[in-house]
Amino acid sequence: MRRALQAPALPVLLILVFLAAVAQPVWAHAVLMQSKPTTNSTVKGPNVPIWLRFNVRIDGKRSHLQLIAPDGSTIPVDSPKQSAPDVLESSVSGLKPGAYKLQWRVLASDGHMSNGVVEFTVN
Ligand SMILES: [Cu+2]
Repeated sequence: MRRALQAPALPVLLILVFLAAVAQPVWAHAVLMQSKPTTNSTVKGPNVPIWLRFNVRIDGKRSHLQLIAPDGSTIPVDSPKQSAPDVLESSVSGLKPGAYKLQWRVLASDGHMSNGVVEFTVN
């Protein structure tokens, strides 16, 4: 009796595990994989190109970047362009030396927003 119940359970479990593994990249929120400037790096100012690559396709039109200056003020960043479905690109100019925080908020292919921060220094 026990055997008869267990027998179908294992294949079903394996299928669920397989589906979970396969589905993950499709359903994951956007996670930042690579950036320029890189986190905690020091870059040359005053003009700084911004390049962010995520783990999934993102909707550039519904994504937003802004920069927090060393004095805490917010510097708007031009609407990002997409050179690839998982990339956002923009640039900022006129940056003075100091510590900056690039805040990103993006809409991923699964319909969820996610956000994060890249801290870097301009010299
Ligand atoms: Cu999600």
